[in-house]
Amino acid sequence: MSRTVLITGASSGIGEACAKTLAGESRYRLLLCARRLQRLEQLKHEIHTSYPNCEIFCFELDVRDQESVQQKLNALPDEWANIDILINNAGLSQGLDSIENGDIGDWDRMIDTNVKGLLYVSKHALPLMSNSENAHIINIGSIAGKEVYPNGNVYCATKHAVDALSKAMRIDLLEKGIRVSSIDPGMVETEFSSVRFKGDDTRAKNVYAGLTPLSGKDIAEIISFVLSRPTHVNINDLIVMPTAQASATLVKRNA
Ligand code: NDP
Ligand code: 8X3
Repeated sequence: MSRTVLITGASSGIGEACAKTLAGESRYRLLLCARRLQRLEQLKHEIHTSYPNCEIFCFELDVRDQESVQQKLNALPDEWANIDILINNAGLSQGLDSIENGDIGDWDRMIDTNVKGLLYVSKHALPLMSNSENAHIINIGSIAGKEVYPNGNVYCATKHAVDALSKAMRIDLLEKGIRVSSIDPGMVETEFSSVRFKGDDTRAKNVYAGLTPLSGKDIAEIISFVLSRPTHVNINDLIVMPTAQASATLVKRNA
């Protein structure tokens, strides 16, 4: 039977790759959300050219807006109102500055999106997961939730918070039998660095210069594997990095 999966931040990068990968497996129905609705509609069109039978519903959502998250999840059409899987993927980094030079607006955007947004979506999606016999929450953390690196301060703090929330959800949802997995990537080439450096694409490209980073598809395939385990198996926490990366700060670049 098909499982309904809600993916936040499906308009780009890891979220978009998850949508494409899961669509190809024919056992998932996709609820896709992000702020850029047009990108979601394009993605739906693209998926349907390869997988015309994949059921997809797209809606615009800013995860930072608690009232909107509640209203939009509660207003889903009846046939989309039972969710089996939540992929809490929406997130961003803004800036790479020391604490004394950091921009407070950047801090707010990261905390509001990565921590509060993940909480709002989880809180309002959980009632829609109550009928599922195979419910699963996937939180996209980061190596930045395991280590702290120079000038990563607030982004690292938000991902450490995601790490704590994954552990907390696993405890709080134990009685309900809801699986909670944390996927913690190192460098994945997506729009992430372009967003961090506010459209400075040269600086963004340099992040991955001289090495082969992970792709969104690499992460999506891992998530597909995690979701496909038998119901008695939960992968709690999975750290994945490019072979050329040994830690948040140590990478090997070819000349
Ligand atoms: P992208 O920038 O490519 O994608 C980020 C996605 O998040 C977009 O779809 C964006 O959609 C969505 N998003 C951002 N803010 C909001 C918001 N307020 N409301 C709803 N959606 C939002 O980056 P990635 O795919 O790399 O990032 C996905 C996740 O992976 C993030 O949580 C990131 O922290 C994490 N991660 C990334 C790594 C990397 O190296 N790339 C490594 C480890 C973790 P839109 O703008 O349309 O709203
Ligand atoms: C994104 C990876 O190394 O920039 O979470 O923190 S990193």
